[in-house]
Amino acid sequence: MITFPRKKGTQQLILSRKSLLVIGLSVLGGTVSPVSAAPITHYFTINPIRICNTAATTCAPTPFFPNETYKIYSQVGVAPIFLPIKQINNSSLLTVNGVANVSVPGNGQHPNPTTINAWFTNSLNSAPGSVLYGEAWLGGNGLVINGSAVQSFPPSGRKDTFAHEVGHNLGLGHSDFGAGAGNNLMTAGSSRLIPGGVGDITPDGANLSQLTASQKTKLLASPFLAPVPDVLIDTRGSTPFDSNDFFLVKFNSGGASNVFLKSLKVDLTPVNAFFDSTNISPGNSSSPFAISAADLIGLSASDITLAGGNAALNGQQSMTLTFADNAFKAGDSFRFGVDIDLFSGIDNFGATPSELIGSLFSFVFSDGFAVQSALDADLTASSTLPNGLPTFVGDPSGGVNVSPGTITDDPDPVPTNGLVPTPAPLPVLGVLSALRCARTLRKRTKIARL
Ligand SMILES: [Ca+2]
Ligand SMILES: [Ca+2]
Ligand SMILES: [Zn+2]
Repeated sequence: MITFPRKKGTQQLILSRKSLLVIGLSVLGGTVSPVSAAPITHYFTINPIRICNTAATTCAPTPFFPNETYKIYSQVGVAPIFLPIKQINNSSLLTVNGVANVSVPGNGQHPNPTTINAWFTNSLNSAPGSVLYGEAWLGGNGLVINGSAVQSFPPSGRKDTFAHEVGHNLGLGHSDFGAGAGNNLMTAGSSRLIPGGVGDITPDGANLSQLTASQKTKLLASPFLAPVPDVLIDTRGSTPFDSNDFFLVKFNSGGASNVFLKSLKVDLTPVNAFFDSTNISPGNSSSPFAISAADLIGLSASDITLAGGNAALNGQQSMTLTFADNAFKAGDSFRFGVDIDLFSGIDNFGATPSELIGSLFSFVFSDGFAVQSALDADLTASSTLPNGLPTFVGDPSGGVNVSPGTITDDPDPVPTNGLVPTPAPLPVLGVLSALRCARTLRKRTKIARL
């Protein structure tokens, strides 16, 4: 990154504007858009399966609380990605004993073995006086959520249940790897403190849903995780006008070895600017999109396509670059430039790097991982620093097979010991084991058995 002198007051003003923008977007979207402070290194995909009655007229709620789940896992640099909700119509599954009742072939499982299947039932059977909020295979693929109970938990839902059950799939138990305190995500439901929302989750507010260093180490070894490809955006110089090297796009590392970048979109809407690529209004003093031949590393200019070309780009607030298959991979980089004007100062000096803070860069990778990042105060953006929740294009594939109830590289024959409560004996299939996550509402004597 190359910096240049700016008046401090101007920089602060721009930062304030960016903050306001984030708030505005959050309100528009109706949800809080978490911005992780630390980079994400891994992601996993989730296949939510909503159970409806056979006539498909009534369905279980699907309270997976994506923003809370995202923030909880961001503390370990892991991003959950929610695929579109699937639906199965089977009245007999609206109320079940546990995950073993739904985790059978033909119930909407994703074909990719490392995409976590998450069933949402209307209710789960449990002992009188207790509520079973969820159940999950330990180290295996599959969890079930008591949709109604999690949704209606006062005041606004049991925000950590989904993340907790995922933690079991990732290999974490109720009392291993340092769990057990009320502020730990994996502590049993009977003694865990439940966050009321994003503001209660570590490192903020009540500092809940924590994961210990040992838990982090354990879950990062889970076969359900995939590495996040790391592409950096940087800037240099004082203006993109008349340049072919203002923006650096550098594929640092990460991702599966065969992952390449498929597209990169630059969106100037947040900074109220446009691409001035031809001498046609708006903006009569322009410079076209151009790639620096001297800065191409690992790919050629013909691998990079500007959608619509310079004529179509003129006056637009976003541009999309697409890349030839297998062209842009780890170790590769290039630079490009194009005139960018602020609507507030057309054909003036041009947008300076500071004036571009808040611009959005959207990456789509060949494995389907898709993420948006904002140009930050340090004048960089990165696929590892999401602005909002990462998404997925297409269907995940290619994951390794994971034996139910075990972890590939760490056979984990989990004894059911005291964790399995009454009333229904948990079906145990070979080494399969599941953890039930309940909370006693009335009879505290039940707690000890959960
Ligand atoms: Ca123009
Ligand atoms: Ca211009
Ligand atoms: Zn549990």
